[in-house]
Amino acid sequence: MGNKQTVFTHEQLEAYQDCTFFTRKEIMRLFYRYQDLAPQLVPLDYTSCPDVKVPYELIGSMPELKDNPFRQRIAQVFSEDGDGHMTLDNFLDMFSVMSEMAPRDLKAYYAFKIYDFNNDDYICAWDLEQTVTKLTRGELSTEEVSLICEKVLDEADGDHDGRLSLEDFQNMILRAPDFLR
Ligand SMILES: [Ca+2]
Ligand SMILES: [Ca+2]
Repeated sequence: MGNKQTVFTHEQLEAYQDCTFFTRKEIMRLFYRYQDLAPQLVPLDYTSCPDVKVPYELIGSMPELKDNPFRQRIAQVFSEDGDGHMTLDNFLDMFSVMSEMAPRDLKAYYAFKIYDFNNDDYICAWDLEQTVTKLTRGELSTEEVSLICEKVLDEADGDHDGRLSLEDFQNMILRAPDFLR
């Protein structure tokens, strides 16, 4: 076939295509970007599934993330141990969900996880304050942030338990897609 690619086995590439929204070419391109972040760390042969993680400091400096106020949360949510350090699989998952090909429901699911700062499967008033502060890039006063949070909770807390479940959140972003960026 004249295919010199030996980074992955055929099966590995098939699996990555199944688990992401990417073509083989895009997967290879992302692999090389991953490898380029830490060339001494990431081998060019993945056929034996090396146990490698690229540190958050490098991931967070990528153009897609460096200006995103949620970059650390994003990396934490997609990393295996929640510390932001990423295996290649974590890395591909993250870019897959961030891609335009990912359906809105999937993006919403991960946005919920990103906004759930204390990882308890609910967005409480405190989580919401962190989220709104970051979404508005610190340009609002504490009072303004609290007002927005109150309003959001008021409108989106469908079962009135004072916090947003994933379901509350999904209903909310149908009306306010700004929360999905
Ligand atoms: Ca929470
Ligand atoms: Ca609720």
